[in-house]
Amino acid sequence: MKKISRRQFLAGAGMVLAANRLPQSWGKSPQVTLPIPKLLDGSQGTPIDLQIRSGTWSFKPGIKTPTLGFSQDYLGPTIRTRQNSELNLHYQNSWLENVAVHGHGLHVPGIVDGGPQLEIAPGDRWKPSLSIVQQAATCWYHSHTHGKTGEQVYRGLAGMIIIDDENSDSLNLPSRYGIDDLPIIIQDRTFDSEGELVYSLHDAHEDGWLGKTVVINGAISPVAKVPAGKVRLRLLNGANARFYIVQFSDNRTFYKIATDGGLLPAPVALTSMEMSPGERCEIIVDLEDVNPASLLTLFEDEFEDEEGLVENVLSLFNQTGTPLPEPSLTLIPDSSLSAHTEPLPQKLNSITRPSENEITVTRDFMLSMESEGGGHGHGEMEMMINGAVMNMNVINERVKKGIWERWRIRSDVGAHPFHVHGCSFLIEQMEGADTPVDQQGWKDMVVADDDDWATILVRFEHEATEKYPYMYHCHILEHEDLGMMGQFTVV
Ligand SMILES: [Cu+2]
Repeated sequence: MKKISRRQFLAGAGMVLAANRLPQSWGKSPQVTLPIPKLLDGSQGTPIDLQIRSGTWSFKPGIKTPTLGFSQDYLGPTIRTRQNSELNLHYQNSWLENVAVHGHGLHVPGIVDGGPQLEIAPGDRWKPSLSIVQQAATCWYHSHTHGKTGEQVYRGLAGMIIIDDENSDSLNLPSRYGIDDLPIIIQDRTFDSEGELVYSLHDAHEDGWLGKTVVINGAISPVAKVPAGKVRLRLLNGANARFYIVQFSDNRTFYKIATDGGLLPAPVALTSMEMSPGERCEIIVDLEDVNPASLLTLFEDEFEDEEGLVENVLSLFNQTGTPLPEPSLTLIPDSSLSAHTEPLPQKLNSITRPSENEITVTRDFMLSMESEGGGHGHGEMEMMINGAVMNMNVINERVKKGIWERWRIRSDVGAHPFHVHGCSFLIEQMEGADTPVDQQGWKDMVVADDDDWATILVRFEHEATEKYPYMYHCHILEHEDLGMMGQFTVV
């Protein structure tokens, strides 16, 4: 994918070590254990309290960083729910700013979707009741406050939602939370010498705010002891702006089993993949050979844009003799733990695509960035969709419920991860080419590039009114905050 600024991959010079560039004063620290957010069962309708609050969190042992979280210091608990159940969330805003919280990937009506119209003022509560009708998937919840999403997510306002269903129960996949089914929230953060988070929407690069250090569930290069068998990683790219190339340092094969909105029809064997901001990928990695597995999350923007980069990124390190960056996460198999060793099911899901005569409406979305006065900082850029900056008082599109539509999305410069609320969709084309097999599942993120159209097939099953419309937007959060977003109703 083409990034807006193309930096060169340089041999030796330390550029590729960026994945773990820390303030020098921090020194080297002992390895930390992967933090596993607390699991809360919402499947019985029991209200789940989520208190939006400030806290202090040690990204690095011994250094306290001011943060935000949901009922915890950084990030939020993992919420587990089921298809055909009611999920009751009780948000309480105990912080100083308004906060809206969106359920990303959830098929719920606009009035409980948590868009920017649904800001919770300091001291107030918001108690959405969500009817979960969709299939098993890994979703998430995060700040969606108008103009403040980037900063609030960066400081910690994000958490995971896991939906189960009868199909996922029956498949004999690793599903012991925190043991062989791990939530993996990938983000990058920049710290100053005191350990405080550095963020400025105004000073963001045109690619968005790119943190220097990768954090996984809020920890730097953590390790996780896992059973010596199949382990499922629910990867969430929770970064503000980074596209990562995800793979293991030994180039081992892993199996992608799910995209944003549910299980793939069958597992797809991969050695590397790209993940855009907002995207989720569930993968299975096999540790039966008892060798540790080191997960790399390379910064795609640090490589030259070229054909086959994602598949061949490790060979660039070999060719130039550049050492690999420190892993973002190391899985250490422990033979004393009971392991999942049964083979992966070959059929995971059935996905029915609409026929051409069912698709009755086509809409085009052009994402554009215009610089005012030739500046390169975000402060001087206008971010638009179809020539308009997001306006809370304008409904940009009106969609009919239950109708298949074809949406064509492209950008005038660079790659933008496009997200649509209230649905899952199927990708028909990316960059003018057929959808790769590992993207042929239900999605709510698609990358729009500048050389050809991405097309998706989408149908909405829930209502979103003028008062509580849905959003479509770029998931580079700085682009979103600066206006690359639109509103639509579904009636
Ligand atoms: Cu964008």
